Order: sequence, then structure tokens, then C-alpha cells
Amino acid sequence: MNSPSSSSPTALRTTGQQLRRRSWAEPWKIKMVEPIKLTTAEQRTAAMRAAGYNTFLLRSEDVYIDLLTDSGTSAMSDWQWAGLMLGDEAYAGSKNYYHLEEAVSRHYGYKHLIPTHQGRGAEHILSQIMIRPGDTVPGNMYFTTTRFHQEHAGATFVDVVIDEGHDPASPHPFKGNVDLAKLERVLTTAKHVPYACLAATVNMAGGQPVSMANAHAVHELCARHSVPVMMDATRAVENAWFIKCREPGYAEKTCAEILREFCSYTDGCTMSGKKDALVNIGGWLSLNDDALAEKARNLVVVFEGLHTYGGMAGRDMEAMARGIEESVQDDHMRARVGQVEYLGELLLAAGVPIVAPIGGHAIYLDARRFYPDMPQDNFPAQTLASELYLDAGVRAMERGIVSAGRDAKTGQNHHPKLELVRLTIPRRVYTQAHMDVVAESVEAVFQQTKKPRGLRMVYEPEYLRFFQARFEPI
Ligand code: P71
Repeated sequence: MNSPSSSSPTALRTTGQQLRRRSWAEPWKIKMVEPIKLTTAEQRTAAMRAAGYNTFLLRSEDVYIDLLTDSGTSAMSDWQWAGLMLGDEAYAGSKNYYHLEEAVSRHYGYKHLIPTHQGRGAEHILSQIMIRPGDTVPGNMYFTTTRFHQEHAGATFVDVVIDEGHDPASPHPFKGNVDLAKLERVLTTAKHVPYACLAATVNMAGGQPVSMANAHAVHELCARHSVPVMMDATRAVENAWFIKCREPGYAEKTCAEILREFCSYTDGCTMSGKKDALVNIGGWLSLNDDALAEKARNLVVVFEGLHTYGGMAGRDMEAMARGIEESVQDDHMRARVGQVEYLGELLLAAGVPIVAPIGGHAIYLDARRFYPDMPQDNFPAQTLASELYLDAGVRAMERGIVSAGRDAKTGQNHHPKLELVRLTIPRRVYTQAHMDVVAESVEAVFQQTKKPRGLRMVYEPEYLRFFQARFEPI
């Protein structure tokens, strides 16, 4: 890693009084490797066709560098793997549950822990216990599964992120912030608001953080209306790292301290442990309110598993408890976000249009600027994701009109402003050389002289269509 950005505190003054950057590297070394396959252009063409031009439908065997998601794709540490061997697989009251409860309470600070199989399990339970048909849920930009569960429970989601969040070029340091005026409008006009949803960081905006000041203000505003704030804590540690780097007054605080303060401005959280918490499966719902927690425990046994395992094996809970400890270490976060910045800076140097500032877990390519003449209904981001795979076997994810789906009431396609392709970096998995290969491939696709005309959707599933939709080239 030899390109620390201004946000990484690695600049050194040399004896010549010149400001010089020093290389730095990840705080780990590799103990085990997993071979990956190089493919030919012919093999990739056949694989892409068989997958209906949807990267979700590729076989992972056919992928060289897999940047589909950072979800459940992290490499666990030797300490986490050792924890797997200490799984207490009792049906009830596993000691690993108590380790997890301790870790969540120490680093996130909430009173009650309800384990779930992954994030959407927690979203389902939260939505079912808090939302009544006709409710309105404000949030700082939608996330697919989160909005789905809110709407499924009968709510209408209202986006209250600041306008900069929808502008891929805005350099605002906290593009995930809530627009307090938009939020206040919802709080004063909606019939009933069961809770406000605060995502840290905001995935669909490009992994953009929320500032501490904004979280504090959201909490105060909601408290005046007696509305609780529920956080999507999926990447809240990455959010804490950005606060440390970008918000005045936090540079000397540790990630762990910042995370605790941030959580203190919220009343509970849903969590996908598959991201920040460095595990391949797992999640939880946290709540401070006793009565709500009781409701959640009543439902978790119906949908997930007993309230002391929620769909996870004991060993999974142990790995997650240990992953939480590792995730809040500053050295870990510096390398994690630093690697994303490294890739982003290579692409910026090559003139490739990406969402700025560089986010926490991924680089987002602005597909509209790859294909300025392609109408959004021809799926520019879906097209770009398939072109990237065809070029060098790099798998990315569409985050545009296909992901946005249809309006639950009118059935019309949502037309999101952002038409993006996400290059998502798994934690502790790929090297700097992999990032170099990715950057070269993206640049080659950006420079293509013969541009594709786009795709047509030939199969559209009813729910969360992006996962299984199929396409054909136009
Ligand atoms: C990601 C995922 C996984 C995913 C989910 C849906 C479509 C494509 C990929 C999952 C998140 C997330 C946020 C902010 C809740 C979940 C659900 N992200 N909130 O980014 O990013 O968690 O997957 O554990 O159920 O690839 P879950």
C-alpha cells in the first residue's frame, strides 16, 4: 500500500523538512491461500450469456477477482478460526451467545441483543414489531432489503438524505447526512412515524458516512417528536473511521470510542455482521427499550431460531464476537479503508468517473458517464457490470435502475438519479496487485471505442429483482 491519502495519518517529516509519505501495509500476513481461476475471453463470453448478463447469476468459479460484495466475503483471522473450535452448540444459552452479547454491549452499547441469521432477519423483525400499515419511515437513502421489509410491513419509505447524497460529483465529506428540514417535514406531516432509520455508512450513496454532529441532531429532533432512531449499523465502524479522519475534534479519539458515541444517539440497530464484523454469516437486532425487546424475542423464535442463537451456530456467534473486537481496531480500519482509497485513487488518476469522495467499502463507477448516450431504460449500470466481467473476469454489482425496482403502489420503475456499478472490496482478502489489475481493466472498459447499446430485461422476478433478473444484449 504505497498511496496513503490525506485522510491517512501517515505523512512524515524528513530531515530535509520535506513532507514525505511513508509506505504502510496491512496489519496481518497471509497464512492460507485459496486459488482463483484465470479464464479466457471465450469462457467469459459463454459464462456471461449463461448468466443472463446478471453478475449475481455467475458461478463464482468463473470469476477471477470477485468484487460483487463485501458481504460475508471477509477473511477471518486465526483468532476467529480458533473461536470456531470453541462453539458451544447447545440449543439454549450457548456460552458463545453471552460472548457476543458482551462484545456488542462493549462496543455498540445497547441494552438488548437479539441474534439473527443476517441483517435482513433483523430488519424483518424490527419492521414487524414497530410498523403498522399506513406508517411512514424516513431514512437517509433506501437500502434494498431494508426498504423491502418496511414496505412489506405496510409502511411508506421517505428518503431524507441531503441532496448531495444523490450527486455523484459532490465532494461533501458526509454525504450520508440526514437533511434535518426534510426529516422535520416528515415528522410533522406524516400520520405516524414508528421510527427514523439512520444508516451509517450509506451503501447506495457510495459508502458515504454520517457525521457525529448530524447523528446527534437527528436524535434530538426525533426525540422532540417522541420518535426513536434505529440505526443500520452494518458499516458503522467504517463510519466511525471517517469521523476520525474528517470531523473536527475526533482525530485523537479511537474508532471504538467514536462508535460508542455514535450509537448513543440511537435507540437500537439492525446489523449485518457479514460486513464490519468480519464473518461469513450472522447478524443481530439491538434495542434499548425493554418492551420492544420482549416483542422482538417473541418473534425471533418464529422466524430465526431461539433467542440465544437466532439462526446462527454457536461457533458463528463466537467468530462474530471476536470479529467485532478486531473490527474496531484503528490499524484494521486504516488498512481496510486505505485499500479502497488505493483503488479509487488509481481510477481517479486514470480519469475514470467514480463517486466522490471515495467511500468506505467500495468504489462506485458512474455508469452514466461511461455511456452518456445510453437511456436509463437500457440499463447502463447492468451493461457496465457485464462488460467488466467480459474484459478481465472482475465481478461487480449493478446499483442503479435494476436495483431500485418498482414503486410498490404504482408498479412503475423507480428511476434513481444514481446509475452506478459497485466494485466492492472484501476485507483482508485481496492484495494491492489485485487492485492494480482491477484498475487496469476498468480503465480499458472506460476507453472502449465501440460502446455497447445496452440490455433488455427478459425475466423479472417479483421481489428484489436484481438478484435473479435475466437480460439480453440490444
Ligand atoms: C451488500 C449487501 C448484501 C446485499 C443485499 C441486497 C442486495 C445485494 C447485496 C446488505 C445490507 C446492507 C445494509 C446497509 C442491510 C443489509 C442486509 N448488503 N443494510 O452490500 O448493505 O444485510 O445481507 O446480512 O441480510 O452487498 P444482509
